[in-house]
Amino acid sequence: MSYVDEVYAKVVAKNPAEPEFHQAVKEFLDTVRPVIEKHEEEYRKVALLERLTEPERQIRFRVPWVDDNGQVQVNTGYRVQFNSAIGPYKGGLRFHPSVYFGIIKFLGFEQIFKNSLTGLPIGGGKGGSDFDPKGKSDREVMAFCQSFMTELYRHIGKDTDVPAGDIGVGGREIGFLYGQYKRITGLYEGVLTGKGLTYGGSLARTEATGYGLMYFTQELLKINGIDVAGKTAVVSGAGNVAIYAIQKAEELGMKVLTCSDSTGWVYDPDGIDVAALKEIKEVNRARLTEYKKYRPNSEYHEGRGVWTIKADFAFPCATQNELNLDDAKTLVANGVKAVCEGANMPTTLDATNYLKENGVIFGPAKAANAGGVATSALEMSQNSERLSWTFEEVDAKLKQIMINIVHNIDAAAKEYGKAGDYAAGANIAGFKKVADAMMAQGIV
Ligand code: NDP
Ligand code: 2IT
Repeated sequence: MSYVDEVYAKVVAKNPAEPEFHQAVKEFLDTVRPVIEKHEEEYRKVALLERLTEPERQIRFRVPWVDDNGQVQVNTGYRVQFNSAIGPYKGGLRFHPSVYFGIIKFLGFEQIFKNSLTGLPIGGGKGGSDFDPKGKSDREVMAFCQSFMTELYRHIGKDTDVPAGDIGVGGREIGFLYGQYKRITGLYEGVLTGKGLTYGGSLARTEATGYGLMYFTQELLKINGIDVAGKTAVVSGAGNVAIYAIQKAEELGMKVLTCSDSTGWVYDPDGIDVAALKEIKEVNRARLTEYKKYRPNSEYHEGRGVWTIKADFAFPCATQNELNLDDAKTLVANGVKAVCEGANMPTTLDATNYLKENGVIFGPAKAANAGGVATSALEMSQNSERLSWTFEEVDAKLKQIMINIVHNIDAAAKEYGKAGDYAAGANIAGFKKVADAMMAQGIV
């Protein structure tokens, strides 16, 4: 058996009942195979892949809190400190009922290579809880966040592990978490990113993942001879990533026809109204059923369905495995030209392969959504020098980082005879830097 296949079998055996983690590792190993084969003996001897797929540390803790009825609730908290070869652990916190180690480990594993692709000195980590912020009062969310941080604080720090947001964790949650960290430790330091602008946050961090996705897409399509202006797009999700992806897409001249949340989806033939979407989701924390009140010409449908709408580009921006093989077939039949991932691992493996085989330009999450964490690293830099950069400064840096990522993954794919396979290019380019650092640092 080849080294790659051996390691994959070990990962499955050692991490039972964690299908999302297996999927992320499989997608990675399958595409970096040519690099591994070139160095097989050297890597095998030092168990490089076994070390890469085994988190440096996995933390799991109890999070008790009191709800508005005086009832005690108990959730589970997680932090997986996956790899610190190229910098302090960095990655978001997800609050969603589906969270368990399999989700956090898939996210943490992908984060290692995404963070490497940014070109900035950040290692990979991820955390979260099975807590569901939906329908909770602000006080309940605060009580939960304070209890969560009361355990987490001892494991994190500005130079060791720097969490941020992800699904269910936005500005409100980061604020409560930061306040509690400061209260317990007495330290005013950049231990979290995505902070509010009055207490150390960076301008453009809120917009960064969605904007970055569009800067990435624009450059990727440019090298493929396609202009994004005047094209149509379908987007899934209606959260942080989706909202700012839609905003930037429209600024770049695309018409975005759809968005969705966990209960339904909207089709707006005139293009999604971002101001309405922000009011519904960011201000009122309401459902997409509200959208029709702002835009009578639009349609609201229960369930899922954004991938059935004909468009030039598709941008999955909600969650993992939300675009399956049937969706990929529908998109291809409708003539989609490109799929770029705003969410983490939103496309199933068979769907990804189908898209690639049918000539669809595929921008993988690790590369396409790296703008969020890249801007988090810029927030860390600003915190370290105790300065704040202007929006334009941060945005320009973000844009340049996304352009560099496109060229780096394109070059890596070509170097290994996989021109146009950007998923392979992203994994190879991300992996090489981490592998070099791990080889240099000895058996740790
Ligand atoms: P938000 O919580 O702001 O938004 C998530 C959106 O996806 C919501 O519209 C939500 O619907 C929908 N959604 C979540 N889970 C499901 C589900 N199981 N089924 C259907 N819809 C779902 O999160 P973000 O926008 O921050 O994150 C979206 C994706 O982008 C995630 O994959 C995340 O890991 C990834 N990402 C985020 C980054 C960031 O900086 N925030 C950076 C890079 C990647 P509802 O409102 O009904 O819950
Ligand atoms: O998936 C991701 O890259 C994020 N949720 C952002 C992580 C970060 O540290 O900004």
